[in-house]
Amino acid sequence: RPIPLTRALISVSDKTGLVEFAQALAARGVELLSTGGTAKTLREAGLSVRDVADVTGFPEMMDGRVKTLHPKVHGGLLALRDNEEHLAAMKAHQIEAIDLLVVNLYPFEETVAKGADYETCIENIDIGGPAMIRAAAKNHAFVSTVVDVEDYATVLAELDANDGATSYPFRQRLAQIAYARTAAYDAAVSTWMAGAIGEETPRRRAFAGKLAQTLRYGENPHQQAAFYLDGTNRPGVATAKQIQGKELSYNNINDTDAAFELVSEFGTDKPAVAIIKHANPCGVATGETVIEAYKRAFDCDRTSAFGGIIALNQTLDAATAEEITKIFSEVIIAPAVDEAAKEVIAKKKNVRLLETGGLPDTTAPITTYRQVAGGFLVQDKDNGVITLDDLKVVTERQPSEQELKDLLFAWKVAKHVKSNAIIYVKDGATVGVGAGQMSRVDSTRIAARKAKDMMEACGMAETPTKGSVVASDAFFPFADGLITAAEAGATAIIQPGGSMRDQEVIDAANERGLAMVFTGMRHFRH
Ligand code: 93A
Repeated sequence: RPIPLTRALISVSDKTGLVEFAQALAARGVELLSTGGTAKTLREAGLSVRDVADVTGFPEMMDGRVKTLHPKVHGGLLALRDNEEHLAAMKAHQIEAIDLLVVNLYPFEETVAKGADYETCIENIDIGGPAMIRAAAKNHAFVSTVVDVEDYATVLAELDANDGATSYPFRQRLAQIAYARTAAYDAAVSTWMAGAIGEETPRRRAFAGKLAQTLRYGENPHQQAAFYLDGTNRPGVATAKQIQGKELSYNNINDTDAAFELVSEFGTDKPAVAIIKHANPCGVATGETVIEAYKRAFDCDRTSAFGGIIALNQTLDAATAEEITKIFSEVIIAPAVDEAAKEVIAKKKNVRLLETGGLPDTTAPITTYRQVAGGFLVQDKDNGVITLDDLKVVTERQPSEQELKDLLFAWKVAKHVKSNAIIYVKDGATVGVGAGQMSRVDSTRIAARKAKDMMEACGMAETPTKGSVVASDAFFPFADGLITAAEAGATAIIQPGGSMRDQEVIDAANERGLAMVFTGMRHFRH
């Protein structure tokens, strides 16, 4: 049934587009009811508005906590207009039907994001708004509910197409959107509260998300996709400022996240660069300068680096920008980009350049979700960090100081490589990465072979794995992986330990003069 639009209740915190929309409604003969601030804005624009306080006969009270919570409002939203009893109640209590509800809520998520104190966050929990949204959406047989500024235009187009009325399927769609909003809103409140009271275990967590972007497509062009913000405001791909380039794609966002989270492990003490392909690093390095770190990361696997995602832990400067743009990259992400570097990148229109404003706190507790058929897996993010003190030397030979430095570097990278992960490192740079294989020995072989390919392609005198160290994200189940690494030239190994055959692996290391340390911590990543 098309429902002609005669009366609208508008109560919005975000007043963007409000006046234009209300003018368009008024021009179509719609009567406007509003709460305090909204009514004031509309009157100032010369519109005629009725105050909700006049409708209810009650003033807004208790700092606005009670403005619309009244039977005259909720009866007007909830009444079934084809029900004799409902109609009789409306008549008896002078309740007027409301055909359109326009509400956007107190900016709770934004208030949290700004780092407001507890009391301020609490005051920004909207009660009357969600109550009205849920009421109007329930009664979508008669009422249209708008919760998003973007839908103002949709409503006007609908009215124009339907002779000033709304159709039932249209109101159904709006109701579905409305419940998505109230669900996300309450989830945001619960998520914030969990943090505020220090509840870190992923129990009874609600899933909060605010639509940030409708993506052109998902992992593949036949999949629809969207990007949601979780309200934590963590510096990274979700909150970065895009300086130039095409819109980020689903895969771009996923890979850029992997790149930036990895490089953030290195803090800001020393420049570090990570190059990512398909969510795995094909080169990670530190250097005395940003450009040196980039060049060394690039040298790990120049073939795979083409079309990659590049993340820096420090400001992108012009010299590094020149070096990076010698080949095509999909995305560059950095805490900051200096003006000269922006000019360099500007010459490559297709490169997406993102500035995050800082690095995330890599120790902050974060809950991660993965969907399986019929459910969600929920866990804490892998925030595990290993320091020198945690290492247990299990071989006759102690690692040298340089080996120890490289072992810890390799371990940090291993955490960000899909299992089975094997990483060869020399002098603070990866020289071979084996990722995502179903057997650990295959990852060990692949990484060594790729390093050899680089040697041949670049005319190096010897394979870069000669004199390297190796990290393995989980224990070696057999000695074969370690033997492969030793044959490729590795001199030291870092791994969790804990295999039934640890002793065989230790023996194989001792026979070959390798140093090996156990971390006691695993970094599976699937
Ligand atoms: O404090 S409330 O939860 N109590 C209410 O009864 C109520 N009714 C509407 N907040 C309430 N609202 C919210 O006020 C709306 O959701 C909207 O965000 C805001 C609009 O207020 P104003 O028109 O005064 O700017």
